[in-house]
Amino acid sequence: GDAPAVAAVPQAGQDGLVLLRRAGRVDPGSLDDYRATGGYLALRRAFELGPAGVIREVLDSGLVGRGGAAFPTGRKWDATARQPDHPHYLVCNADESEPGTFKDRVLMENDPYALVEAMTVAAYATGCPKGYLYLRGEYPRAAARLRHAIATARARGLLGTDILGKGFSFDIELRLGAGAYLCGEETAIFNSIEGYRGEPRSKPPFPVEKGLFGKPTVVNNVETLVNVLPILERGAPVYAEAEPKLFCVSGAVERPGVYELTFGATLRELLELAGTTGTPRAVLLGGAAGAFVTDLDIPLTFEGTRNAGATLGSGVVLVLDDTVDLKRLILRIAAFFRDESCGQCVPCRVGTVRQEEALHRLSRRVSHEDLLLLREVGRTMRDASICGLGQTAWNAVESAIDRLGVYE
Ligand code: L3W
Ligand code: SF4
Repeated sequence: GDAPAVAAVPQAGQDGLVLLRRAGRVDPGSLDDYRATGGYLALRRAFELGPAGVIREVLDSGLVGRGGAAFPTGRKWDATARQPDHPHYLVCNADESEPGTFKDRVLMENDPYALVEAMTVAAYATGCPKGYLYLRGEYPRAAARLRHAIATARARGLLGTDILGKGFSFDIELRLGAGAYLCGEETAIFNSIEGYRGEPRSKPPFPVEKGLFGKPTVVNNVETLVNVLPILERGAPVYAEAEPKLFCVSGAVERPGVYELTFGATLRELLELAGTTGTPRAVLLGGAAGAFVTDLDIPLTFEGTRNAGATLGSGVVLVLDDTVDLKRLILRIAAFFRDESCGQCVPCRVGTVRQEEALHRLSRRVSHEDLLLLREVGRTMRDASICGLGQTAWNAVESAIDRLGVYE
């Protein structure tokens, strides 16, 4: 059906939400609802500020990428805007595939016009006449709502030529992924859009210099882009005082779903909101590419999780209680990486296979040799793989061994 996906938003309808402010409150198909709730104020403000002014606000806000790598968004925009080569392209990475991640889906299903507006602002700031929205193929409801939002915006002069009569032209093309985890890697997206296999390219050159079709390209995650709206509506200083972040809570909790908090809340505070079913045995932060933690007082910030030897990643908070078979879970994660490796580089192609084999042996009989082998393979994957998949394929396994003592 076309009912709002509020079940996945336990806070739906609460006052004070920023990114989830429309979830369950407006009809996601209605541009009038969107405009009646502040829609398109940010784009108007952007036109007042001019491209350089918008980039200044985004730089001042301190916004960093929400896909997992936390690169400063303003620096990316500034670098793209300065490139003399044209055209510039905008790509929205909506290929949400990290296991346990579903925040972008909730944003796109509940507030599709917000993404359309945010992409328009980003394109204006960085000088892009065309944007690609690369959406995970398994999100048919998001696809339908975005398609409708794009068509409606176009029909109402909010996309296409001379947007709002300001002389700026921009349009969005929706592209669907075909189910590969790796197609969320930014350069694999370029290959996929260009019609090649979705395999990563080596970086540098970074996309800001040579991206889609070899042209300067700004690539941002959905949540990153949507943050630009409150930055412009409120101004960078007010935004930065209470910076919103989405978390995808699943597993042993009473109310799983997407939660919006401001940076600084602890893992314990988030779990209190979601209602745990007893003391968690462990929490997987950051998804399959992330790490297991047991300390609930970790602040949920990029720095706080890094200091705790974990990662905020794309905001995955997977709660595990005592009933979970950790060895099986780790094997499942290892199988996932082996399966999703594109095989382009040796450390990852061979390493993900060796890792899974060693874990199978360890789940039958613990041996010192296999534990040593795992560490060596893991370090090699981390240091020598060319993309994030191989670089992170050992994280969860390592933390399970070192922190949870699964093979002791
Ligand atoms: C210009 C430079 N741009 C870096 C750009 C770069 C990219 C961004 C981050 O993702 C993460 C990992 C997991 N000049 C630049 C520059 N950039 N230096 O900044 O780059 P990078 O290379 O640090 O990371 P990445 O390869 O883009 C790795 C996470 O991704 N992950 C999975 C995520 C899955 C989802 C999802 O399903 N929604 O997000 C797996 O590894 O957290 O940190 O744009 O071009 N000098
Ligand atoms: Fe492919 Fe793995 Fe190399 Fe990434 S690290 S390019 S997924 S083989």
